[in-house]
Amino acid sequence: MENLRFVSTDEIRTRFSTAMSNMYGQEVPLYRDLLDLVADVNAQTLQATPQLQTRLQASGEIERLNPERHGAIRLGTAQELSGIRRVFAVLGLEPVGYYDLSVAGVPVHATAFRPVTDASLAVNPFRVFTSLLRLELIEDEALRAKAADILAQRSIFSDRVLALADKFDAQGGLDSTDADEFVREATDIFRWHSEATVSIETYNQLLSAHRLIADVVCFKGPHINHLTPRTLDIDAAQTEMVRRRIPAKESIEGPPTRRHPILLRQTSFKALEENVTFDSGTEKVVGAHTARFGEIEQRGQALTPKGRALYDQLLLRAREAAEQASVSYTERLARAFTEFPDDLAMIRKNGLGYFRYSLTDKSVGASGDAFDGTADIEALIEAGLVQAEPIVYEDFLPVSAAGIFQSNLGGDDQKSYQASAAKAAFEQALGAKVNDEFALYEAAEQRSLDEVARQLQSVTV
Ligand code: OOG
Ligand code: NI
Repeated sequence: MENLRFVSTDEIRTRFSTAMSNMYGQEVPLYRDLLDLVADVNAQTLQATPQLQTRLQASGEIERLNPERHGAIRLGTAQELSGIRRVFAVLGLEPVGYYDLSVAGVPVHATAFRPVTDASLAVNPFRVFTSLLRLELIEDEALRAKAADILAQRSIFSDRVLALADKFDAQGGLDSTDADEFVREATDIFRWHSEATVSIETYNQLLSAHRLIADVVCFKGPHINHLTPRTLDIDAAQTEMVRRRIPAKESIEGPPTRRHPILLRQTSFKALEENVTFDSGTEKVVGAHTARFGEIEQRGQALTPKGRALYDQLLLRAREAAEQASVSYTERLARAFTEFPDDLAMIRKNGLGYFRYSLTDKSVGASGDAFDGTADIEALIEAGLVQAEPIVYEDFLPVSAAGIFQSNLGGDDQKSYQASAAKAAFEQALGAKVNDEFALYEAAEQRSLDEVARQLQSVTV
């Protein structure tokens, strides 16, 4: 039974995401400008499109929109990853999906920690894209050993945060005072440290192996490297960034502009160059590091494996063609995606996206005869008795993530690695299996169908 002394994990997550957003706003003031921009764009979009407002109100999404954020962290060791899993469990976050970024020249693999139930997602869908450095991809053996050695010396968790995570496990929850202390301690893990733990020579060596390796290895902890508010119109947000002279990334990642958004579209402002102090034992040297930025996302419909395969295929076509083409990437992308239906009924009938089904107002007054028990869902939709709303995509996209990484690491050297997914090794480091994102969406869709069937039965009897 639920213990009333405890605050819910949803509540702890909301306190945490608020604390993180406040901390990052102080650390990176431009992030606050981004929040203002997104709030303005969202208000204008809702005003200009009353149907969207009505739809978001009906689905309850309007309430989660303002506090909605995702963040990203990069970890160095298996111990750090399994520790983070325990800390995030207190916030009601579970690992979902496996992302191999080595294919895109970034030596990490990753998962997304996020809530998994409909109810928790509705309260606050805060997520953290969490990468683990793959030291085995560093070719230089001596440098690899050195990086491992430096990482082995740091401890990113305070005794207190671990003790509170133990207490959460033992009691099955935390009371409000413990929750507040936990949030303070957990937020601290992701704070920025402007003092590197290494000399500038070591930093430069790691930087030349890959800029990301320096970012992970040379600091006291895994600083949050961006936080991302959700917009209702990313094209407007992109234009507005340029107008407000925020140094925007050149193009939006993900699918093109559509009437019915799918998956995820993202843009960002370029990472700041920040002063860092390096310690060479005898003296302190000031240098610079680029890693932290701000991002904006627009979320659309979650796709089935079939829809996702079509997305991947069309994206690849646009990207390959873009290399030698005279037309812009945006134009190529738009052309490629004319093959992806932009009509909800077509998406549904072709099994490309996930939907949440419910009875319409019309069904309330309808007599039992309207449901003869044999009617299938399409017939019920046709008759206006059942409606199908797209389920929101709650995850990330590996190609987009790679684009975000690349545009924010500074420098433009492209590395390539022997591409190799290593999901089993990742799960071993994590100490758990990652949830399958498709299974989660499918279950959400099925629950809605079961509920419709149950309600229909109560009408017919
Ligand atoms: C993570 C990049 C991935 C996204 O939104 O796709 C990401 C990173 O830069 O560490 O956050
Ligand atoms: Ni991101």
